[in-house]
Amino acid sequence: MKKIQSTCNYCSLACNLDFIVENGKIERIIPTVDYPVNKGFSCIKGLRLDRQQQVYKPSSLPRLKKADGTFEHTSWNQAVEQTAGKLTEIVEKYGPESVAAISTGQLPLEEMALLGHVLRNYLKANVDGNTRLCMATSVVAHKQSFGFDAPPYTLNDFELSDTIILIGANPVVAHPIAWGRIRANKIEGKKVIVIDPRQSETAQRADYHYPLKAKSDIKLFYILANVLIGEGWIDETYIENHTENFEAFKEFVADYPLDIAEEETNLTKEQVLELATLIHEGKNVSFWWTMGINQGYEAVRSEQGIINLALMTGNMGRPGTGANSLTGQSNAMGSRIFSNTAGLYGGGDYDNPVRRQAVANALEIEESLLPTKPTLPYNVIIEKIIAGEIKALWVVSTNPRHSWTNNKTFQEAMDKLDLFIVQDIYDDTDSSADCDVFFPVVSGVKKEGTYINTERRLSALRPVLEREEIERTDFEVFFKMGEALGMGPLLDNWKTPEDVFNLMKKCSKGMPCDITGIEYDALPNSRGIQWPFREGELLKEDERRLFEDGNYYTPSKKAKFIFEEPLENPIPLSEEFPYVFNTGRGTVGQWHTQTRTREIEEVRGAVSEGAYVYLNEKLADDLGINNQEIIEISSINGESSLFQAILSNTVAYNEIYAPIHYVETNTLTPSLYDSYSKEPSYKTTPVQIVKGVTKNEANKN
Ligand SMILES: Nc1nc2c(c(=O)[nH]1)N[C@H]1C(S)=C(S)[C@@H](COP(=O)(O)OP(=O)(O)OC[C@H]3O[C@@H](n4cnc5c(=O)[nH]c(N)nc54)[C@H](O)[C@@H]3O)O[C@H]1N2
Ligand SMILES: Nc1nc2c(c(=O)[nH]1)N[C@H]1C(S)=C(S)[C@@H](COP(=O)(O)OP(=O)(O)OC[C@H]3O[C@@H](n4cnc5c(=O)[nH]c(N)nc54)[C@H](O)[C@@H]3O)O[C@H]1N2
Ligand code: SF4
Ligand SMILES: [Mo]
Repeated sequence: MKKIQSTCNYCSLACNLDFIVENGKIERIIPTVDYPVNKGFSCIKGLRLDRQQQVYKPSSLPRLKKADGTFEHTSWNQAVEQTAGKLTEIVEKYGPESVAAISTGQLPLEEMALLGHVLRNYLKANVDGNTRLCMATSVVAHKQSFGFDAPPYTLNDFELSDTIILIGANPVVAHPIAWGRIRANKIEGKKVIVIDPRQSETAQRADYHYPLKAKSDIKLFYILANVLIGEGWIDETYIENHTENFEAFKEFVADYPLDIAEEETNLTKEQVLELATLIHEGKNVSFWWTMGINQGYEAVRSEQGIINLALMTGNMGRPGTGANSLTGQSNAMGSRIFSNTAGLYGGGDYDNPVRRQAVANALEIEESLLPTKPTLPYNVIIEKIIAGEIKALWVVSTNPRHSWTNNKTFQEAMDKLDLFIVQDIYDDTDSSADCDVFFPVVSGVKKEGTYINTERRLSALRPVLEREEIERTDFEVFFKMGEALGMGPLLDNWKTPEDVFNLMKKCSKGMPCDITGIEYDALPNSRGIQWPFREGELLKEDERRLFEDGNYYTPSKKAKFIFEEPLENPIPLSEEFPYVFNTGRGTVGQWHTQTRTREIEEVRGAVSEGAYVYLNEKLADDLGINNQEIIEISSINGESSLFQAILSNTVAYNEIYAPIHYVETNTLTPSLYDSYSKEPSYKTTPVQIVKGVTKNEANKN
């Protein structure tokens, strides 16, 4: 019997788990007791990581679609050679920008880095990630306000904060171990505050819930700032020493008096004043946000609204404080910094000559091999496929036919492609079922690499089970494709995950995310280690936050107040579409498009098989809709879908909540994006309810 400590590769907490393995089988999974993130706890997804590729195991050989539409399995060599040949042909005919890939924050950083080397450095193709659907707004907000994409906190701040403000975040469902950390907070009089239009599972357990009008957050933050300034509840010393642009901000928010609160946010003056008072009275106030803020048409500025509140009240850099964005996927943080998609490895812009040279030196390549500009964003990639400009797409570890906004547009793109490659652990997903080339790979329990979690902690993914000879990891597929594309010596330093880790270490030197002090071999069986950790440094504490000295990564070392006149909602409610269609996570056991979690018996038995929405009881009564009735919802995007109506007063009268785990949900979401980051505005679509769906129609769908 062996015990192997590894990392859960679902959510961004990246809990550590001890796998007990006997005779090539995982006998038991026990949350690692001595790991600072999860301290002996985990959720059901981690505990059932053995349930992957068990019931739904694709052939371990690649699958190619033939001209007549049927499929055949071929050897790895044949599939890789043929696919590389086709890619080369397309590049020669239409140029490198006719090829694109969409990757993920769910692969270890070594795999992402290698994909970035093959496709971005060598092929000059565009590569974006599903992190665009998730974190792009936070990346931009951090860069502009702090000077680097640097979430400042450690998870321990959940336990050290006396006033925890969760904004558009539902950790009871989405980050259960983070919620566990909040519950472990024993500070007397601690307050948990939720800002969410919906009475989420977290709001139900909080001390205060502010059910604001969807997407009015930015106005709420400006009004709060105005009140805090008016009352003198600000930290002038901190503002003076560590921030810039406050005077302009002060002048700007003067136009946001308390009087407009009710009209603009649906919260009463008293509620907003109460919230301002809670912020003022808290000694260590922490602000946490996730997708309720990130996924909006003006998300970057909304996030900066939160950052401004933390800065002006001096709630930064001290234990239990911070303007803290939680990430989503296990390696979202790694993909942000080490994927060579939107910035150079280790951070820095493609047009920064000093960084370009440093990265080229670290990789021992010509500087000219590095891309000269950030990737085209996800939405533009899809638009260019539909326009016929991008001919080949390689989708790795993501399922966009389901998860992409206005997801029928992805179907349209799939139908247009000359070459559609999907690399997944399942061959029957909405995206992989009909692709031209399917590369089957093993799941995380059979490979190695490094994850960077939401608090910047690096931890080791270890092979728990042995691989069969024909089974491949993502790393091997990328490497073989690189060889077949003709990279030759350009792959010499990239042969193993450890090689790539060492290259990334070198790229990070001198950057805020410096990891030069971390040895690849030191990560397994460790407590993980947060960046930065520089060569020669001694680890004094293994739960560290940034900005303790008040110095930021901007040229002036000061954080910036950034603000802007709020936009008019580009797609407001109307008589035709009078309800807000809100979307998000449904249950702890369901993960995104459910390809993996469908294999967990306990989850399958407990969740709805078909798509459903939560509908307010009074609304249902007014429309004559019964509990569990099938209704049709039509959207401003021109599409409609059927859902089972579950009556619940957790949603307001004009709000409908749809879990994202069903493909029907994103049929209705719009092609609308945050202007700075191009992250989709997933959470507030105007819709209408069409009644009178017959059982037959319901079954047809
Ligand atoms: N079980 C499970 N856990 C997961 C995942 C999963 O699929 N399943 N996915 C992981 C990933 S990748 C991510 S990104 C995270 C997401 O984690 P969260 O962001 O916490 O999850 P969501 O349910 O998407 O959205 C959170 C809340 O935003 C609210 N919201 C909607 N509109 C607004 C608004 O205008 N203002 C405010 N203030 N709130 C609003 C919604 O009502 C919802 O309750 O979860 C991670 N964890
Ligand atoms: N309406 C709405 N839509 C949303 C959201 C929302 O809140 N509302 N949230 C968005 C967010 S935050 C996110 S992160 C996305 C998530 O959307 P996706 O990334 O599309 O969702 P997943 O189901 O996690 O897809 C991961 C795929 O990778 C496969 N896979 C698992 N492990 C491996 C591996 O080791 N290698 C390979 N090659 N494949 C593997 C899985 O089988 C699965 O097909 O959805 C977004 N979509
Ligand atoms: S909380 Fe997240 S990382 Fe931890 S076990 Fe659950 S899914 Fe895995
Ligand atoms: Mo996400």
